[in-house]
Amino acid sequence: MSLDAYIAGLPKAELHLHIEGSLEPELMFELAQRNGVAIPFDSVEAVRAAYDFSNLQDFLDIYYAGANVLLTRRDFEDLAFAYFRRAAADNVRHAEIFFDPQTHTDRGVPFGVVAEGLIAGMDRAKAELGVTSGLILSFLRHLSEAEAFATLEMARPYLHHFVGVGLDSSEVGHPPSKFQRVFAAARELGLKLCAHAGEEGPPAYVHEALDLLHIDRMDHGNRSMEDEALVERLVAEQMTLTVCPLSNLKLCVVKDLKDHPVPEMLRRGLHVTLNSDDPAYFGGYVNENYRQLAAAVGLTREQVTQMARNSFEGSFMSEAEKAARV
Ligand code: ES4
Ligand code: ZN
Repeated sequence: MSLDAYIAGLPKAELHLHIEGSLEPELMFELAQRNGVAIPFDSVEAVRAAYDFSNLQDFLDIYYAGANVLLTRRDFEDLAFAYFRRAAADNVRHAEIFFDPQTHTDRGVPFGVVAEGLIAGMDRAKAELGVTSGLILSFLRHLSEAEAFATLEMARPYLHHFVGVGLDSSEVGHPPSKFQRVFAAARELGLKLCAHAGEEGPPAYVHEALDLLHIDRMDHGNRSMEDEALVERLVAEQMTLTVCPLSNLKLCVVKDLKDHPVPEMLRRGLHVTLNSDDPAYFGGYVNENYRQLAAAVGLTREQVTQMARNSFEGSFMSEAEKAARV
């Protein structure tokens, strides 16, 4: 069996997926029409042609603009279910998905519309596709601590639907320390904690995510490799890293997939998982991330198997649920 076929057949969990980043241009057009929202593109091809990024901020500007077409509960349900259908085709059996409530509440879309729509999509995914999922409320780090606290307050009626909180958006200039108190409050509410760290930001931000936020899982983590003591610490703590190869390529975190740090991360004993991040924008869902990385750096079947196993072990499922599935 070819490695690609082996990858396709492996059961996987996806732990780093922004649901707004799964909005395919076709659905963006459909929702724009349905909701009477103007978008600055003539065609699906024109949208795809605009997805040429030099860095994270370039991408974020387009990603937030794309989210403007999402207005109703049904929009969020359709968005979520479309992702789960695509993920199921990649044999993703469990997904823990980020959503950015502030992107929507700041446009006047009520928190409950977003949350209830996504939850409806997740319920359908379980019933119709057998894919289980969890929802992670992600704070936008370019906004203030006070706005993050206000968002956590809005989330209160829905808390039992969330498995954790995250921290995303523009990293440089917005260190984890800015959200230390919000994360402590989220932990008090019983939520798991994760944060994007070391995607564009320096190893010092990774240290802060560990020491000040006390994260349970790290999103990206690439630049940890610049700090030997940090790598040793992440190995010792068995920290799960949710790495996103095609995202790293499209956002110029790496120049070429051949330069991707995953082989070195695995050699060092880091608990690496592979994920798609914003697949509609970066050109591939989970299997494509495995395949393109494997082709570029020459992953073995054992390495691929290890990362798929890591994805279930690093999930926020209970130990009993994990034992039944790993
Ligand atoms: C993101 Cl790739 C990435 N990095 C940081 N924040 C994000 N939000 C959506 N995708
Ligand atoms: Zn991300």
